[in-house]
Amino acid sequence: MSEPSVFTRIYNGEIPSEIIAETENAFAIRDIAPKAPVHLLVIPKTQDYRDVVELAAGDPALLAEMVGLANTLAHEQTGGDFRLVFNTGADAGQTVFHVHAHVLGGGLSEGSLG
Ligand code: DGP
Repeated sequence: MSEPSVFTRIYNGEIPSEIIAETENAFAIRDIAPKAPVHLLVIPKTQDYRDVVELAAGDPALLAEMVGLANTLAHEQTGGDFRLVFNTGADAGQTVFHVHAHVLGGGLSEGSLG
């Protein structure tokens, strides 16, 4: 069993951070260093998957559950539009190897990645 990740420790109440929403298998917090007016993290309760590639292969239903939670929160906290980012690998900026989705929203239309 690997060491608990920072997100597991947050979910277990060992590191303070408000759990703003949860589903059966996932939960959401606010990012500690927001990059947009709304910047949430949607995280599986299990830390079995290090990135979205592993998650998609191992439990696609859980990935879909995360997308659903992101969509619900975006409708509650912004106009409903949102950017979903999975940093995948250290060279892409991933620092926590417990898969998580960044949910970014609020006035991002000028900063499109496309
Ligand atoms: P990534 O770089 O994709 O692995 O994103 C990890 C994110 O996790 C990063 O944007 C900052 C956030 N984060 C790290 N530690 C904490 C924490 O203790 N509390 C909260 N709320 N967010 C954290």
